Amino acid sequence: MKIEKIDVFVSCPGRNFVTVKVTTSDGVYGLGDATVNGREQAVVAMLQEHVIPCLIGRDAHNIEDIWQYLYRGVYWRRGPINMAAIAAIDMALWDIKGKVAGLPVYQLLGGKSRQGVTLYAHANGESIEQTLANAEQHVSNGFKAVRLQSAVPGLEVTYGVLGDKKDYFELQGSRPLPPEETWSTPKYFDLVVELFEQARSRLGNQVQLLHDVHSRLTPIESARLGKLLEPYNLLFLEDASIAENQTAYKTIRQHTTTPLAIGETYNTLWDCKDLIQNQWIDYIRVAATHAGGITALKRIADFASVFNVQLAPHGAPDLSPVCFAAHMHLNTWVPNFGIQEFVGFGNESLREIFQHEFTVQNGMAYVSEAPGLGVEFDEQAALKYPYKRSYLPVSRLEDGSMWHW
Ligand code: KDG
Ligand code: MG
Repeated sequence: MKIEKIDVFVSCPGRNFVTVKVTTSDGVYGLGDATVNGREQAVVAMLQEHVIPCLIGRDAHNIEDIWQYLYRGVYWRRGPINMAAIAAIDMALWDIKGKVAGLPVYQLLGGKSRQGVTLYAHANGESIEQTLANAEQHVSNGFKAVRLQSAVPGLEVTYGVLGDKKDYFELQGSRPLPPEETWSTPKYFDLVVELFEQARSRLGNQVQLLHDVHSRLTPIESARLGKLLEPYNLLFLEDASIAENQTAYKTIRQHTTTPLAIGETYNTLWDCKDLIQNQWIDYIRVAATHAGGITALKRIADFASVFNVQLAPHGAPDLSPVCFAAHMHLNTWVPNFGIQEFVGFGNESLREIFQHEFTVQNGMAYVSEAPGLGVEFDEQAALKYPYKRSYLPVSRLEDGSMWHW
């Protein structure tokens, strides 16, 4: 079964997605997600000019060899663009293998370790009151875990918040140049501690609470925040600090028992090897699209299992339903599963392009039993929503210095 053709589509049903379709000589096809938010066309060029020509005529069954060929075989390793291209091919090949075997991908990975996948929803608002009202809605819809993000008073926009203070970047169709935002750590500290204090007294102790710092703090500030949030018993504090220098997390870990999660921007196991093997984190949040596909996430998860670190894949809306399906199969199989981030796929045009078969009930998702990944892609519908250049924002401190967005 040879790889005969590989097509790349860029569509913008509310935001851009790069979708790869691998077709074999037997007429079976598989889908992969190669979306890198704000860098979509770079992945397209990588695929079309540098990856696809090398794959035509290869045996589509040899997923591992093709992964190694694209990773180990290439002198220029790692990096988001390269790894997203590898990831999309890898997902498509798993999809093909499942279709040929007549089995859903989780069966090829080793079968079910659980009946359903626990999700966490996003609650946000322009005030603590609004955020907690939104959280209560999720809880009454059956969610057992909720991420809380609230607008920081005194800042014009806050990451993760909808409405006037909106920086819910993922849902925005087109930002032809990067918007600039202001960040203030002291203003944030005042808000975030108050948010969780009120959340526990209003929501009780049974709901799991999470929060994304989005890498805005230094390691010692993160350590302090972790300590201040200990009374409110978070499931995890996400991206407390940048970990380009992985030993930064040693500092945070030494000071707090608040569980730590990181990994959505990571591209390989090497980016989180020290974090995992030193048990400086509790959850690894890699995404199949950005860290080399199903083959690579399986390897990262197995490595993490040795060190009591659980898989909690990234689930932002800039990952397409194809990536979400890949996560659903991994989460259903993986022994060391933590939780899956979930914001839903409510957008009408998105659902016109991607038809996917998992179900959500009471804050749990249930994997598709269709052979392969269980996602369909409507090429004609995709053509109706062409690519629009769009950037993530950039962030500055109040004195104008560049900061982490
Ligand atoms: O493209 C960037 C987003 O995927 C990211 O900002 C979302 O932090 C995020 C999250 O936790 O979902
Ligand atoms: Mg995040």
